[in-house]
Amino acid sequence: MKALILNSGIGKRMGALTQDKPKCMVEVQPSITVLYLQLTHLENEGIKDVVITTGPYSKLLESYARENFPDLNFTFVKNDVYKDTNYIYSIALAEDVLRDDDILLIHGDLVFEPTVLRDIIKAEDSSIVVDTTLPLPQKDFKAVIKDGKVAAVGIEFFDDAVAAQPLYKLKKEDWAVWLDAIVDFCNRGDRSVYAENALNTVTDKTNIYPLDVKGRVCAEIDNPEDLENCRKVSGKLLGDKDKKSVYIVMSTDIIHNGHIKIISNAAELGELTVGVMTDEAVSQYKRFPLVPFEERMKIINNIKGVSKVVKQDSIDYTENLLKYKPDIVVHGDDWKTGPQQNIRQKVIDTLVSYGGKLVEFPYTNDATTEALEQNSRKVLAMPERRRARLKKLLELKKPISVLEAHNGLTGLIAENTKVERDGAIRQFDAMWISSLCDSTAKGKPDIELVDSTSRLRTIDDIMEVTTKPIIIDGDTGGLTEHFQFFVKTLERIGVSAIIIEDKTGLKKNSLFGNEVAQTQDSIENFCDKIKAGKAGLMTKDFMIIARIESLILEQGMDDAIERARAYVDAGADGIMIHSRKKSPDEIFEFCRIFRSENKDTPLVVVPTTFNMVTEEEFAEHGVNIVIYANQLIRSAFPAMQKTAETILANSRCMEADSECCMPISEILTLIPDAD
Ligand code: SPV
Ligand code: MG
Repeated sequence: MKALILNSGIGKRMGALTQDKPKCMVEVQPSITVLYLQLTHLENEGIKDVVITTGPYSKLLESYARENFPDLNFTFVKNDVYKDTNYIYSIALAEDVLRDDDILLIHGDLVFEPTVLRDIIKAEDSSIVVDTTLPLPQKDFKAVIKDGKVAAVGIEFFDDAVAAQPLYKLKKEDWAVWLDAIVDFCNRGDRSVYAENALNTVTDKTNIYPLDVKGRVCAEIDNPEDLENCRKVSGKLLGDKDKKSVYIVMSTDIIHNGHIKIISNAAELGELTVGVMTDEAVSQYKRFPLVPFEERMKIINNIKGVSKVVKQDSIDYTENLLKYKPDIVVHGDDWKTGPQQNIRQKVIDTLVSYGGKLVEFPYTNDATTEALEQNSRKVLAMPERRRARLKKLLELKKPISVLEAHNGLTGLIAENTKVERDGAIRQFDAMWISSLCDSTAKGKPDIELVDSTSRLRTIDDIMEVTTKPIIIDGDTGGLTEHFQFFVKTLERIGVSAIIIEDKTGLKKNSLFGNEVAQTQDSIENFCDKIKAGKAGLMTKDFMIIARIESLILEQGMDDAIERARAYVDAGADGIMIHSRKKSPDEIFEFCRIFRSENKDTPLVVVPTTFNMVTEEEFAEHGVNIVIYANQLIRSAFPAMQKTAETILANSRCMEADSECCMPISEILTLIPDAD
């Protein structure tokens, strides 16, 4: 049996869709053309010989068919006068290759479910597809049935007629009769009529029967509206065996219309698996998810069109792509620019490595989506949400990366700065409100002179414009009674942790070490302070972290370890070990000893002097929190000083403007509008 596909038509009614390709190459779904569907089904049914009549863009059609279906034997017959003739003439041109065989005659713009083709191939007699469930179409083919047989096919018949589609199986003997009639018509100049006009003159000599598809899809695509309808049912057209595997990744916890749309688009392309990003992966490049991972898995699994959900551990798709090898990855087109560009490129490269492809749909970011996102940021900034998040992050990630902030502006930098590195997007996890920077920003020494009221003011400024968790530098904690009170306030307003150092009296900044007089508190006294602080807490979220100054004050490793044990026993939720050495050796040594006896209590470091150590190395030594305690103020000061000097040196600000300053247009948009 040979297939004959008629593709000489211009497809004028398809408008712009056929301006650079034949109608059969219009995509029903990205990368899935009408011809692709037809040839796939034919190949699956074991049909090897395919005759295609061509007209416009014949070369394009030929190479597309040969490239995509290398195992089929194609014969292409071009109708050069396709503009002035109908397919009756194209068939006549192909006469020689169509003789003496059973023929499957298919119009090039016909889409159908695979079972329709299977059934017509299996039919014992010559058959034409009809559908008795459809009303009679005004302008499309109908078949007149007399005594159970086809008596005529055309658009003009209404009596005894059923809706018909130009998909025929013609046994050799019936086809010979029709083909002769076709050739006769053409020889006498009737080249612009339907081939069915020729058939209708010989139906008394043929035995063609209707094959009722009873509502299954079998339809011609004549115009963009037909195409749109066809897209809605394209899932059916593929058939299970031919279904592509499709993969999308979801990191969102607010599912809106845009997501449903992209899921349904993706599901139309095939069997859809959704990679749900873990909380850890999401929090690495976006705001922290409000809905936890397990919940999100369940919700997404129940969305229509989703066949399966799997876990994706990272923003980098590579691992899952190599594991599941989806044919198609679907994404919104928003990641073509911005920090996700490289991740997209990596996806493309990985897909290319095994023959998959990326399909991008327009990204919907409408006002409602924006408002929902704004709202979730507000929720994240609420005291109880923000406070609890540090402990959650500690469970998810090692180490947590924390940046100093001393006002709203530096808070925004800690909140919003993102970079892409090695296929991952990196951002800070939390903020450190340093006593050094809070004091320095006010032009004051770091000696607990800036009182708690003022510190709370700074915290509030930062909280107003950010959502990330806050760790406050509590200096020595002051008097135990005052400390307890302060801790309660911090807990109530949504701070996640306080770090207090085991010094007493007039505290000075640790980086002075023993160059200035500093006194370390007794273990007993400091433990009492920790206990008092803990006793006043209302939640399990707030952490009191004990900071050991033994290495700063050169009291030795044994003292540091002894204190660590005592502070943990007193209830400390974490230990900060500080050093002002350039080498990290003593810090690493402390970590080694501490971790050998305590696996869980979070360890905090402030690598101001041992600045060569990366976060990854700290993690290897058991560190949980790395605080960059003063870099923003230290970089801002010289920049501002240079600007001041440049103005003075030039007695005008033009040079400072160009050398030192960001444009006014940028500073005006740096701060988001109030909503
Ligand atoms: C601070 O940032 O204020 C600190 C850390 O306490 S350090 O300055 O290194 O002592
Ligand atoms: Mg400090």
